[in-house]
Amino acid sequence: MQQISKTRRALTGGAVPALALGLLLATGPAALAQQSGLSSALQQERMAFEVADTDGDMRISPGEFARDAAAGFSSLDTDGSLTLTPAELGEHDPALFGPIDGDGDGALTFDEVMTYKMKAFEAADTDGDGYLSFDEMVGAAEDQLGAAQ
Ligand SMILES: [Ca+2]
Ligand SMILES: [Ca+2]
Ligand SMILES: [Ca+2]
Repeated sequence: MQQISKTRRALTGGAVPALALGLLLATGPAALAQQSGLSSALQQERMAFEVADTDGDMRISPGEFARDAAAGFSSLDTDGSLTLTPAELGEHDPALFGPIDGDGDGALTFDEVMTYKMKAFEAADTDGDGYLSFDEMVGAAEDQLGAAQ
């Protein structure tokens, strides 16, 4: 167990907030992770950004981000249990959601995901203005792609 938690801690370094950003953004995070070319990944990001930016001001507010994260959660939570099981997360690398799994029980609750997502939001907001610009989101996604390779 000790060994596992050490590994988890290692995974929470640097790149992981970006990984979590992609994990549950509304438009096909699994597809994003599977893109081999950055340009198609950028198109995915653009779509995800536009879906999340519900007021169209070209920046993602914490509220928009939370709503998008909740929608992403719901779309993955196929049995409506408010918990994502490894089976429901099947297309994702387990290493991606290990750090999100606060209590380490192998399933992700809504609270665990939202807590983690809002940390990811802060990590991605590199200029600290409280909003995510498209560039900030792409920057986080590029970290994600780099970490996945
Ligand atoms: Ca907005
Ligand atoms: Ca859990
Ligand atoms: Ca910002």
